[in-house]
Amino acid sequence: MQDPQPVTILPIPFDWGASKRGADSGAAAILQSGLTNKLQLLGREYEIRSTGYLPPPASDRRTLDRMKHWGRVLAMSEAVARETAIISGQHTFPLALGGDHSIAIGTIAGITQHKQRLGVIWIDAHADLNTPATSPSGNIHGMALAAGLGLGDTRFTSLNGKQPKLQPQRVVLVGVRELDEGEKQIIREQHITCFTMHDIDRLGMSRVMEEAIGIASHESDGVHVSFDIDSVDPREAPGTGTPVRGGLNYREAHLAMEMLYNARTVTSADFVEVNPLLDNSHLTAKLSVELIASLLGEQIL
Ligand code: EXY
Ligand code: MN
Ligand code: MN
Ligand code: MN
Repeated sequence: MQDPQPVTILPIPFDWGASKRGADSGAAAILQSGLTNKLQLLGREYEIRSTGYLPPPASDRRTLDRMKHWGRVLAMSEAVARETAIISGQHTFPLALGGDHSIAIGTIAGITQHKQRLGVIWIDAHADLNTPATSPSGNIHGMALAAGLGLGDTRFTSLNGKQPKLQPQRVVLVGVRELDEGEKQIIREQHITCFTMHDIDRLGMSRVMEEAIGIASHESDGVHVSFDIDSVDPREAPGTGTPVRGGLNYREAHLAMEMLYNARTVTSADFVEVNPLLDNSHLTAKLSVELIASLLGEQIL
């Protein structure tokens, strides 16, 4: 990876993949918390682009085949995939700012137009491996990684024509602590590497990230980091729609980002699920800026 590579920021103000409203303001909160200043300090050129997606009228709230607001999520995913494919083709670093995690359906579809063997490190309290058949909620943000693996509704899995977009041997989950039964089964059947909080407690974040980087980048043509802020403990990151106790602490999250930068293997990233409505102090958006800075090379010394 050319370094420092210019960054293309793609804000995606969308929250219809989640049950709580508010993650659509996440990107604006991250930008207001000083992201572009940080990039300047890091000597990174940047550009902010738009997907051009506009939500359809409020009447379009249909649930189909247990996928809530599927029409909106699909239209957003198509717009994100189109724009992300363009950005990837220009060889800048796509940085997608959610929005809820359903935005990753589009970023992965767009990036894999250029990178057929993309590794993915999915840092999340959840696995987002539900299909409409296994989902307890019908919320599409809980199905985002499954879509990349070709599991679920074909409208989502075949977004850029190709499915599956990802190979399970290059997909790694980190920080997981809440799984549905159907997701456990998919992890086992697909042989997906899953570092739970239990593994992080036992092995330490350093060893977990070394292994995660090795697995995701093995014979890959790039690594995408999809960072769900709910991976971090709710004490550090209260502003998120599906908080789960017992998450990454501040330094563990930073160490992961620092190790990813040092490995020079990451070619794109999502930062998702920041919900400013649930966090008056904007602690969660500020933390996201700090983590993005670490991922893009901010050093302590
Ligand atoms: N597994 C649950 C579901 O599918 O409804 C919860 C999913 C939360 C998804 C998020 C944000 O990572
Ligand atoms: Mn809203
Ligand atoms: Mn998620
Ligand atoms: Mn999550």
